[in-house]
Amino acid sequence: MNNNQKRCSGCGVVLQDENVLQEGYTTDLDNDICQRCFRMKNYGEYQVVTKSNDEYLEILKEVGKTKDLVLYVTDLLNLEEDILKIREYIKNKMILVLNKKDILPKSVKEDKLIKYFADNNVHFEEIIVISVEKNLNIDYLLKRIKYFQTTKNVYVVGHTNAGKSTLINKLIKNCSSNCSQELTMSPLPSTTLNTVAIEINDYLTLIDTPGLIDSGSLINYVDKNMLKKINPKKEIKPRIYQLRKNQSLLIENFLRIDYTEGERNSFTLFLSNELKVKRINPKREDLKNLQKTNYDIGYDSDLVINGLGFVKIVNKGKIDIYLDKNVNTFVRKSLI
Ligand SMILES: Nc1nc2c(ncn2[C@@H]2O[C@H](COP(=O)(O)OP(=O)(O)OP(=O)(O)O)[C@@H](O)[C@H]2O)c(=O)[nH]1
Ligand SMILES: [Mg+2]
Repeated sequence: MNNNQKRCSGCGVVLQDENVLQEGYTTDLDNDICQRCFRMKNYGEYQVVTKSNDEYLEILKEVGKTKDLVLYVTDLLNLEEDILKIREYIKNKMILVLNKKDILPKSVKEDKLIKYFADNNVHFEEIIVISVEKNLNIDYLLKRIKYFQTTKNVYVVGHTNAGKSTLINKLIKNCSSNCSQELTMSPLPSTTLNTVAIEINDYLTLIDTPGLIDSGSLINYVDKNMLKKINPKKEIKPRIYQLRKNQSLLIENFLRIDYTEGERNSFTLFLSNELKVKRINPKREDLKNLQKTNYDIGYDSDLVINGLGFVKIVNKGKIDIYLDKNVNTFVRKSLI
């Protein structure tokens, strides 16, 4: 049995040199990172790990026992249906950090996004729109962290892939002169495996945490090539389709939308530019073998497909969608 408790500085897992098939393996315990992180960092070679959400909830509970400031990081393209529920678990002071602004069209204003959440009754100390990728509002976020922090420790939580580790790495780079640690980042879920504390300076330690896994996300049900396409790397160019009743759209080979009832309507797709979208004759059978869900859409709504993006629909009407039965979808008041 290996009692060495040295942890990987990339993902937080306990390092071990005994079983190559198990988490935390490294050839030499003098290494700082595990083999999985080494491969991700150096070769972009990804290895999926399946974590259970019980562990995540345990971590949240522990965070909830502290009085520390918490950053709740979320991906603007993949906002969770139950985003405000986090406040039920954690009563700590909390900043809601809306990340990946660079993915949304430039015409979408920060104020509008902030107002969308501020209109709810759920309290955050502040809501801040950022893009780690474009260094947008990172300095401002740091100022607000300093303003709201209650102790030296600040936790960074949120769903997997929201960009928590990427954000911490950016803060290390922007404001730490003596820290050379780099957390592992990847487009796959469950990159970070345990909490990792990073001392940014004498006044601030950021604590990275593993993200909540969304079993309802499309990213779990497509192959690696499609995963790359789904993950937008550039600003999304919204694609607008004017549809009449009984017209259909096909998105790659995983989603079909049939407009079944209503006036002429506008469907604007906010998803990766690399994905193929086409109109099809509704009489065709494409993807009708997948699970069908019917939605009654009100004025100015978004149909959200977890892991893919969303479709803004202007007028009311009825739609049928066909999609893998495991993928979660919902309708919300339009974000944009
Ligand atoms: N476009 C864009 N991508 C980002 C941004 N921030 C992070 N990403 C990407 O999002 C993906 C996930 O980033 P991570 O930092 O590994 O996410 P995480 O929240 O730590 O994920 P887990 O460790 O699995 O919980 C990576 O492919 C990042 O490059 C951003 O501001 N814009
Ligand atoms: Mg991470």
